[in-house]
Amino acid sequence: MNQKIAKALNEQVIFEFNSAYLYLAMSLAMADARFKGFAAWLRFQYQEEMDHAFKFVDYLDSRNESVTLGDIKAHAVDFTDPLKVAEAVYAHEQVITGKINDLYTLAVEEKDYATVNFLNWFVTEQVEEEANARDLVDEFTFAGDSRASQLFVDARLGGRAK
Ligand code: OFO
Repeated sequence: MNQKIAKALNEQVIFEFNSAYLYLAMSLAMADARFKGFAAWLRFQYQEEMDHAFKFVDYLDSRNESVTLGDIKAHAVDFTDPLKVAEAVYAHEQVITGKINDLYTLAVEEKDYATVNFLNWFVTEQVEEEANARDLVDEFTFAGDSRASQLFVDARLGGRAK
């Protein structure tokens, strides 16, 4: 495999694990703030990012490349406003989309069509991920400062993991 691509995919493994850890920190912050549904939604998101990381790990393995792990950063999430967390999720998903697009560009430039094909799944996934995150922002924006409305949204989000 082209080593430029192998290195970039390996960096994405670490990035996906870091994304998982970020969502776990958000989940714990929302659990502390008593938004149980949003905490469960974020834990589900944590699991999805772990799944993404392993997709890259398994792909590299299938291309006979080994994976080098890197450091996972602990994220301080000290806000308790669910709208702020929702906005942070949306912003982070946009960063992830940018990373996937950069990988895609590299794979096309290097004519690694197997990797292009592999990345197609992530291109589609990011459309859904951004749409879900945008819904979160909308719902907590509509809820405003009303605790009752926030808890209504929270209850809906709690259904995601079921
Ligand atoms: Fe790995 O991008 Fe969100 O789900």
